[in-house]
Amino acid sequence: MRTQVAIIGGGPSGLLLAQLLHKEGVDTIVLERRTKEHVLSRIRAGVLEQGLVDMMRAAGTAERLDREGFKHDGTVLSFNDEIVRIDLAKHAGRPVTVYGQTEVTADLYAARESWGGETLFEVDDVELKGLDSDAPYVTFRHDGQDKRIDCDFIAGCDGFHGVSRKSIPENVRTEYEKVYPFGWLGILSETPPANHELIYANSSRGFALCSMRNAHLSRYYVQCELSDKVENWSDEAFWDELRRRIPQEVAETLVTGPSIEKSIAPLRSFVSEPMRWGRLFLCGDAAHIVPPTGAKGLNSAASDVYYLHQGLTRYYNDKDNEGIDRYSEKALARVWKVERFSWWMTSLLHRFPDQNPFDLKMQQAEIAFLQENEAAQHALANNYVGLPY
Ligand code: RFL
Ligand code: PHB
Repeated sequence: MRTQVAIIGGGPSGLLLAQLLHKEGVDTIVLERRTKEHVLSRIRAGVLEQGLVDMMRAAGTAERLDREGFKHDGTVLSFNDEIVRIDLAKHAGRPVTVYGQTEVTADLYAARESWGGETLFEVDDVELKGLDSDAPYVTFRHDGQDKRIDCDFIAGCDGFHGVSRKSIPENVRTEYEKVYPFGWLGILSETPPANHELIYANSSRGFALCSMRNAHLSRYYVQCELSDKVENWSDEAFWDELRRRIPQEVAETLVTGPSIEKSIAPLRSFVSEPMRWGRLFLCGDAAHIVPPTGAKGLNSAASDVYYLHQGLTRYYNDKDNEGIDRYSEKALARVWKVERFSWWMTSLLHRFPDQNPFDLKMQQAEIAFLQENEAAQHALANNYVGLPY
């Protein structure tokens, strides 16, 4: 097989890149380790920056997003019963859009299928070869056969546990990592959201988040211990804990019901540099992870896709190498700012096991400062809605 760009990973970054390249007449093959059903069953991000919404429009895949996505002009932080609303419209001049990652991915698969784009599911033993030559290729097993794709470039969009990052020699790669001493226990329930905007709550019992997918589907998280297990949490126990962490007036009107999904995610900050080696470009979680507190994982995958699709388009359409040559530098410049924001939000809103009374006072002072200082609200709002590309 031969294609111009072989894309490893059929998650949101791989599919969005494939769709944008298709619009520019660039040929791709997507290789995905799991089934489509499995990819679409993963409940993940829920908050989209305008940059990602704009790219979905450019890709011609925003029809349902424009119809069903909810624009949020504000977001709420709480510290026990004290509430700070960050006015996104006033401070940043644009909203965020609530629309699930699962839906983004489903829309991208539907578009790819509509024009017959090639996606191979359940591929195994993927290996990236000849990356430092002009003739890279990918080998893998599919349908019980050994296969090979020759290509011009490889886009490593295969997430944190994929093969792409590890295909860059260790002596070329520098990895930066911070692992947080807690996780998030999340549930999805067919109940109306606790509030019309998201609530990020720092309480004496730990962090909680009230989020949503639509008017009848809510997503909630509570900070938990890393060693905790989903089996330890009945729905009742979850709702009780959530109520104790969110402002009382919200807890009193919280509508509860059976969970339809329950999972625990660890929290990590991670960046691997560079994001390009030879003919391989890393995109999204393959190159960097943020803790979910700032809602930035999917959105920073999208900004990588923006820079990479621009670079590849210029390479193919204008015979100009500048975009691909500067890809790693441009993507990383934005990634590090997003890492900083996600780390700061995480530090501000969680209870840390080794936190002493002074550390707690610092969190309280930061919240108090945010409450009274417009410049601080402005900075938060502009990071939350998304830094420019
Ligand atoms: P993905 O989604 O992990 O997709 C990678 C795909 O590659 C496949 N794969 C391979 N395919 C072929 N060969 C191999 N060897 C392969 N190895 C892996 C995988 O099966 C998979 O299909 O990475 P991508 O596309 O870079 O997208 C990144 C996002 O998924 C991620 O950053 C976000 O979900 C993070 N995230 C959030 N981001 C936001 O922007 N806003 C949010 O509100 C938000 N909330 C969240 C989140 C992530 C969470 N979890 C569970 C980690 C909430 C949670 C709880
Ligand atoms: C979600 O709805 O899953 C969600 C929203 C905001 C975050 C993280 C996750 O910061």
